[in-house]
Amino acid sequence: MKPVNAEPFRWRAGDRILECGRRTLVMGVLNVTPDSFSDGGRILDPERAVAAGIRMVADGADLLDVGGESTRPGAEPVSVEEELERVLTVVKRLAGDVGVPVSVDTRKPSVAEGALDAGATIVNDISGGADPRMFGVVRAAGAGLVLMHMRGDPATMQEHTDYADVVADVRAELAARVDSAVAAGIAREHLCVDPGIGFAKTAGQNLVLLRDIDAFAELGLPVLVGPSRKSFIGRVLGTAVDERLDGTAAAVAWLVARRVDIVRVHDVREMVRVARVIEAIRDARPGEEPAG
Ligand code: HH2
Repeated sequence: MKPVNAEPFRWRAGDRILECGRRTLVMGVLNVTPDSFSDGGRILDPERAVAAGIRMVADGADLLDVGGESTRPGAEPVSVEEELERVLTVVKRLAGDVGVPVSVDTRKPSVAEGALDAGATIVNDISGGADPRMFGVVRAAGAGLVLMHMRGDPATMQEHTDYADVVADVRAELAARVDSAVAAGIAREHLCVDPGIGFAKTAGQNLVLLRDIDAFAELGLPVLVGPSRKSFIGRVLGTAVDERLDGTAAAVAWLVARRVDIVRVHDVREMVRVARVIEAIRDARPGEEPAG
């Protein structure tokens, strides 16, 4: 096994520092939307969203990702005002209460700015900073930034799955986004990269990206991966979106074995346990017993 980011290093996000490289961090997904592909409408009420976030932290989440826009193909577009209304209360309450860094999953610089003012310290931008104002917002706040790979936008992305070599092409396109962020004044220690499982990729391409996830560590930044409940699992197992827990666990186990830095998941309790057991196996030494 070729270790992914075997050297421990730090990801800076506002006043927070995330230790990467020792164990895989678990990012809990909180979609405050009516239409997200796997959990839409379940936690639209801010009180329920805050309670779900508090529960995720109790279950072992290392960070929480709050989103107010579904990126599912065919999802309704959301205005800045609506997206802000969905996420602001939740971000403010969680940033004050839970003690783990809160990230905002948005492509809109104004939403990112509002959420950072409300206490978020990370922007998770699935467009990789497509709106040029995003980098300025992140730089001004000293926030962390997840640059995810996608082509086109969620409505058109599945028309852009033409790759000569999916791993090399996605890595090169991500490297170009990293260069743009750095050119806009964001220090590399604030950046994290994500190959964007399910975004402008076929099921087969997602599987190859997961197989070769080590290739992304070569960018020299923390690597985040979001396999949770995604359709490649449905294609392999023939299961609907609400029957992908075990398939998600398999993908998370693979990623933890490969030393991926962060996994973004809906089922925090289960995936934290998967991660800890896989790490115990991966790092086992003759003569040593687990702490228990
Ligand atoms: N996947 C989704 C949303 N945001 N962010 C990152 N960095 N990586 C991902 O793989 C990723 C992401 C899609 O999943 P979900 O949030 O469950 O659905 P929706 O976009 O429909 O809200």
